[in-house]
Amino acid sequence: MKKIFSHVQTSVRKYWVALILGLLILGIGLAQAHAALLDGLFSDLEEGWAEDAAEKGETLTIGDFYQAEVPDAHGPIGTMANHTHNYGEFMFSYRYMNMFMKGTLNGTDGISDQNVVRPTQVGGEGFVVTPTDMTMQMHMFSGMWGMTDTLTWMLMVPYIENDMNHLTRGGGTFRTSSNGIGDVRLVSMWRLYAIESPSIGAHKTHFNFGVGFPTGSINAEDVVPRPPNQGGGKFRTTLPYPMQLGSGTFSIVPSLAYLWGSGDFSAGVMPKGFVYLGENSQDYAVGNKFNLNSWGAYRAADWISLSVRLNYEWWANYRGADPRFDQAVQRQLVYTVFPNLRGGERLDMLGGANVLFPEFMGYETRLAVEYGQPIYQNLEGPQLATDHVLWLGFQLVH
Ligand SMILES: [Cu+2]
Repeated sequence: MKKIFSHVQTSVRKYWVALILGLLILGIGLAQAHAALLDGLFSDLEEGWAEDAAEKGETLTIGDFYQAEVPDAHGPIGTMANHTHNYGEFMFSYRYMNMFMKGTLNGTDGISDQNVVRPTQVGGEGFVVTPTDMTMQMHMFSGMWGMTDTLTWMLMVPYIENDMNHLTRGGGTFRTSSNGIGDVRLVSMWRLYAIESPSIGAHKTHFNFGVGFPTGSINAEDVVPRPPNQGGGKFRTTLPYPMQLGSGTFSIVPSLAYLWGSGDFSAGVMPKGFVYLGENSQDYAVGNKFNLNSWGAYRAADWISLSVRLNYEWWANYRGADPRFDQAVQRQLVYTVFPNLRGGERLDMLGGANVLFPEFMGYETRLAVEYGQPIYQNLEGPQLATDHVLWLGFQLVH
């Protein structure tokens, strides 16, 4: 049964191009239907709002979703799909992320590296090796395109670099690395409504439907030391789950954005889900994830906005297990090969800035930065704890 399934997964991969084209064509049709549907749905509401505004001597603006010339038209740089574009607009963006993880948590309790590798008979966790820290760097290239005023497309292509340091029970240390392209994601972004008047401010919502493609490797390898009692030396092996670059499965990524703005202040709320479909060719699936972002921003000047963001994440354990880790699990080699030591939840607090440069020949350029740390994390451990995360970004809108 498993063999049949892995075959299906592999054969589906050959149809990516057809799948993407299909989504595009479907999108064009849906965008037309959707615009008509929303006209019907919101016209009564809009009339009501317009009357309220008229009574106060104000005019109601409808459908003004995006203005490239304000710094807080984009959410904090660590959030994705936080705005849509107008018809014909194009955006390129490059993001750099550096996430540093250090030390081991079980639940909310810290465990020292020495205790993770100490035998259980003397009160330790009994692992042969423990990760001591991990740096995950991501270079993410993305493009956005307003196909119509209702539908924006976004394509995200990540390049990932992972580095992990380890401590062995014998006191030795070693480092493993992996790098390569991650899972590519295509997102269709649907504008729901945007209304604005001086007394109520601006209220905008959009819905995103993303599809993740299994372009990232789940076969990353590196060289690790062989224990002295097995002859010593080094050998090449498949790296544990957190060092892999992709999920190996298709995924569905829906999210909703509610954006508010009034004068120099703006805010956003974005719930988002990641659902990994089926199992990959190594009989497992990455844990589903729920993510809730909320932020507030203050436009300190025409060219800069400052933001504070709360990022809550909850993610499940992996389903299934990679058979290549069976022996390592049996020998309790290292906790990163256990599919049931992957879940957890975390709340991060981040501060950031969006900087807008003067428009040049119709191009709006911006730089952004964001830095944050967890204020709460609870892990199905032992598992590596997040220490901090840094985002840098460059964006070009035309
Ligand atoms: Cu954009």
